[in-house]
Amino acid sequence: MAKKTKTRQAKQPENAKTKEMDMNREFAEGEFMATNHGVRINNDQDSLKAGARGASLLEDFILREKITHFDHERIPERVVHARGSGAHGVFKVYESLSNLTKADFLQHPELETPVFVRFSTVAGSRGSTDLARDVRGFAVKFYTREGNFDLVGNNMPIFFIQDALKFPDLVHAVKPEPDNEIPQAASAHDTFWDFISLMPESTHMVMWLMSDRAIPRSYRMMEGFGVHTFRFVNAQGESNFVKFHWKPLLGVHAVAWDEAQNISGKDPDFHRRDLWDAIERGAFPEWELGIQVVPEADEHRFDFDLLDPTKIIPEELVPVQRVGKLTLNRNPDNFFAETEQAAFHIGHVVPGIDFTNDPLLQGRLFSYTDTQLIRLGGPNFQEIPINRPIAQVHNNQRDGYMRQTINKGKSSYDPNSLGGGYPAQAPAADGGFTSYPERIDAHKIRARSKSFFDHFSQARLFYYSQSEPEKNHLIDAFSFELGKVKTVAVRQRMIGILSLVDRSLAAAVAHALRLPVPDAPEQPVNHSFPADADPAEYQPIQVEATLTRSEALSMAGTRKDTIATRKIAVLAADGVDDVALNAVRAALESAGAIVEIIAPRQGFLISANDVRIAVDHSLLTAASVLYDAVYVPGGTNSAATIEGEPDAIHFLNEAFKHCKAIAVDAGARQVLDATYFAYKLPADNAPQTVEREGIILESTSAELVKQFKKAIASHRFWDREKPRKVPA
Ligand code: HDD
Repeated sequence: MAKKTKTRQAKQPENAKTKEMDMNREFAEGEFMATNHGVRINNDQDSLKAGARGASLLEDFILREKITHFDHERIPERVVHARGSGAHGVFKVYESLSNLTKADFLQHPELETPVFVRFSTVAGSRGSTDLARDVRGFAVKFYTREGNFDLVGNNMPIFFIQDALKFPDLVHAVKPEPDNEIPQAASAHDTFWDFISLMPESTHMVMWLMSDRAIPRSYRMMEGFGVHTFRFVNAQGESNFVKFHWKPLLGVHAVAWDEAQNISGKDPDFHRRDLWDAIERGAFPEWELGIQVVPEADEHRFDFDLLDPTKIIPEELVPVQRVGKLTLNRNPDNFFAETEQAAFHIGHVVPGIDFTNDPLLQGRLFSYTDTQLIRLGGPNFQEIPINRPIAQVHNNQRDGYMRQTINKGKSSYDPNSLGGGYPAQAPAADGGFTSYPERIDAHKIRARSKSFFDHFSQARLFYYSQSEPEKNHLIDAFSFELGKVKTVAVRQRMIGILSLVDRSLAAAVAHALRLPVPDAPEQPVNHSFPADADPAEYQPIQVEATLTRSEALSMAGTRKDTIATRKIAVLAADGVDDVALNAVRAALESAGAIVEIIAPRQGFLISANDVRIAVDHSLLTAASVLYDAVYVPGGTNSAATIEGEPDAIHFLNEAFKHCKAIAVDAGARQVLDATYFAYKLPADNAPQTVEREGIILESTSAELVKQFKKAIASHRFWDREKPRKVPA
């Protein structure tokens, strides 16, 4: 008999959806191995043969079944957003939104709605690095009592194109080039910038893409946006326009570009691991749901069109109201079954939420089911556990590949009398979905509204709203990406576009590329127009901005008073001062940080007081780019060893280069003297402050902790980039 004691995995938070999925969970501990048909397997080591040396026999159903299943294990990856990570959680509204929407999950503050969230990059393949410069997907599936509502958004509030018809062109341009399939997960290549430089409507979005938002520190530290303007409809049938936001409670933070590239090599699963680890530790990621509401009567109040997905509604014009909280509290049991098979669809709405005529949104409504049909292999993908609603499903759809539901009864049509007329249509009062009866009176025409033709004023608003370091990063990112473009004419054309946003931005990028800023950009600026059109009719218009700065567009102001979940590396060796180390570690951990000891060798350290201290990583397996800050404790022997370790000095130099907080006990001062940035430090151990660029040198642990915590919470000391002298 196999061992029968079933030790279940650690208890994970449950909700209505995760319990509902129990019927599909398989747990092998204590069980015998069997074929897919339930026959117990006696030998899983050797195939059936005529004699020990063969030949193999076709009769071997165990071999055939195992190999066949293996041969069919792969499904197509998502055509975009292939690389991603998911988690379960719950959503709760703070107060009823019944004045705005009749959506059940937004009515009851006590109601916990299960969710599954998938974060992703866009351009790379399933196995590509998490740290690509890219937009991040932020897709949320709410399993509401009225059916699934999917908010399929991104970490940027706008999009590249205004019409879904251009989506395949955009994606072909950004994906690896078709002849040699290079580069992987990168927009820094000719075809992308060729397309972008011919499509000025993408200018606002590429400003966001070249900003640090495209290289987040963590999925947990990103904003999310529904992008399009949607509709809320209340029980009285009144409609308001609404934009959805997700605001992370940990603030919005990024890594440095050089760091991102390093992480891609040291730990390409960095974001995936970070999300997984945080949830395993119980540091549940949280976001507030924000809404911007615009009454129907105000539809034309703005100097941009609410239906144009390349525009934000600045928060200064319509404030974001925080109306609920999303908490991710459970990792999936199985990546493929849950995260990979999750099928999101912008068309999954519930009563109380409806669409607008945004032409990008309208095209998306077609694409998502269509793509699941090929990716998940047929029309029954909604029966896969992760996609199954918790609301009941009764309809007359039948059959198809892999049908799971066993529909009883004779009738599968409506109207019917043999089935008693069931399933019956639901009156609106019983939750039947009714589309908002928007009046449309128009000619059938392929065209773009003139109200969509201002491509630069919000790009400019974004640029002007950035802090100085953020502006520098934007310039560096454009210079890097266009520097990777081989066709000089494309670089030049893009500088022309940038000059229409801001001449100083264009000049800075042009300087790096040693190209001129043209007095007037190449004509026509916009190459996206119909064959019979007069190009002049399609050129961008310049709109006088009503707003020159929006605080909400900069990451600089986001939350800076916590070190929760920040990772701190301790560089130590035998002989370390364990009193100081333990005091600092305890203080940081009690503030929610994660402290890891990195030593020359794996295993353990022996402290100055002969105490064994477990080591988390050796200098070989750790890297500074995987941490937010570094601490070097004192202890004469430890400091001398660390000083003599080139990898440890490199660790500190790199942490300095990436503008991270560094704290060093007075007794380890010699380690700092061996770094490249020793020149930044005073000759003695005079107290340092956070303002002195985040290098903390204190003689007491208590003071060191105080300053260090402040410095870590500040995230980065971007001013250090200015000298740009540090080799690491
Ligand atoms: Fe899309 C996936 C977000 C425009 C067609 N999209 C996908 C995912 C996200 C977005 C987050 C991954 C969902 C997941 O984790 O499984 N997409 C957006 C946003 C857009 C957008 C915020 C603009 C506002 N998408 C867009 C357009 C089209 C598509 C215009 C086509 C006309 N998107 C798809 C798709 C994908 C997809 C091909 C690939 C995999 C999938 O749907 O399930 O249908």
